[in-house]
Amino acid sequence: MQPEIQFEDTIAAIATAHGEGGIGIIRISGQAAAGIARAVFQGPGGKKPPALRSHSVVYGYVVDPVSGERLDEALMIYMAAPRSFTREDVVELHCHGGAVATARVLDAVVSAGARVAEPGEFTKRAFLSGRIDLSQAEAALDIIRARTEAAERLVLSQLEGALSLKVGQIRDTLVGICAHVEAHLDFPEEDIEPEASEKILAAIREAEIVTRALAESFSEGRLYREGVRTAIVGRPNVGKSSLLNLLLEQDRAIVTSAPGTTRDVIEETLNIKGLPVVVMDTAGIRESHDMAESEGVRRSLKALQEADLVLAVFDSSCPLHPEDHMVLEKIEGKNSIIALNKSDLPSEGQEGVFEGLNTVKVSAKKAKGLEALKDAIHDAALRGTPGKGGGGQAEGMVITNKRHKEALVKTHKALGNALARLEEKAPLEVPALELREALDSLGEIVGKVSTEEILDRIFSEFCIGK
Ligand SMILES: Nc1nc2c(ncn2[C@@H]2O[C@H](COP(=O)(O)OP(=O)(O)OP(=O)(O)O)[C@@H](O)[C@H]2O)c(=O)[nH]1
Ligand SMILES: [Mg+2]
Repeated sequence: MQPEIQFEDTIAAIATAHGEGGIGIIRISGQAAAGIARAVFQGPGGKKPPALRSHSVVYGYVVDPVSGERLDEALMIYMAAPRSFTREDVVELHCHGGAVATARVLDAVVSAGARVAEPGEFTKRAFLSGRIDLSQAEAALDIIRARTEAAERLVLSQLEGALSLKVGQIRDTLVGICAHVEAHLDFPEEDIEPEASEKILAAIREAEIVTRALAESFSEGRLYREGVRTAIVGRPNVGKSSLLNLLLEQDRAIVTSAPGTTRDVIEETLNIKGLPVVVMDTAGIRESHDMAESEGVRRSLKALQEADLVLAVFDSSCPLHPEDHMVLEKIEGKNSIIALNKSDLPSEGQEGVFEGLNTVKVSAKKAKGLEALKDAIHDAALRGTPGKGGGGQAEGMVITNKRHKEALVKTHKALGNALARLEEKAPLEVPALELREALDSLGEIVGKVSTEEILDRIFSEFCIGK
């Protein structure tokens, strides 16, 4: 099958990440890709490569198309249209990594006739040629950004089309219902059979439930995508920085026996059972007249407010201090875990204070209780999210993209309205309108009713070379 849209120009970009690397890949896509490859590539004996064979690898050199100077040793892969990512002719030159080598090869490709691609342009072509749908294009972007393997698995299944498939099924059902309803609008003298009308109601109800569950799975998807922002808070000297170091298993933050050591918020990402967790060590919370310290405290409180999860640390070896009570007040209403630190020392005077709260005993100094703490963070972070990594109405699918969420919310609202109108036996025109609206919103996910504006916004977020 030929691409539905033919682009006149041939684009090229460095497809691998910037910086040091063993290999760097320059990707070329478009009608002139094969010609450009011939102009910049020589076989090992200095000969031009033979006629290009699709999907096979050729060894040789990248040369300057004008001077013939050898630029780098390389492997070339040619993928003839339409069996390529963009459905156009694609050539990949696998050269040595590093900014200088790859830039020289890209220069050569450009002087042989290619244009430097804009961010996301390869994926945009893949979408416009019908190779992938919009949700798959966005998943391609998310894969580049995925913070942990589990996050990557989520978007990978989206890339493979799980979301598209589900949305496609719901769309099919809705199209069927719309057709049915509109047929009755055209032939109003015939009543909808009671049996058929029951079936329609049931199908809309089902679609409403599934789209709502999918929309709600976003809260979990967001955590996987952006990481769980976890603030470690507590009064000075309870061992917050020690706990950060324990979690990271490295000496990241300064620990001293003097209260008021940490001033700035320190932020690091770690992986807890596949969940990306952004932990923030903060300054100890107390009243202070020292300017730097009180600024530190202000930042701690801000981190606390903005966090998805709070790890409130207390020193279990001494009775609660008024500053500890201040911390307890500040975390009220937040999703929090109480870390009772210094459990290596005899505990004192805290009976009953933390009753009913989610507590974990740890010793940052003796590295005790780390696994229990990680479990608590993982579970608390996912508590309140509907999916819990699978199951439920969303059938294990997790939405990671805000645009999809918004479209799904619009869809299930429209479906809810349609249902209500049908149940109160409003004239069919009214629910028919709501149903069409639901279809349109659903279509936005896979790009079936994509507007130029949506497309531009999505593709401009890609990095160059994708
Ligand atoms: N015995 C014992 N001492 C600990 C433990 N955790 C931390 N400490 C000690 O407590 C002191 C303070 O530790 P930090 O980690 O700097 O405490 P902090 O809460 O970050 O303090 P500020 O940054 O000043 O707010 C240090 O002397 C640590 O060695 C623990 O589990 N057991
Ligand atoms: Mg500290």
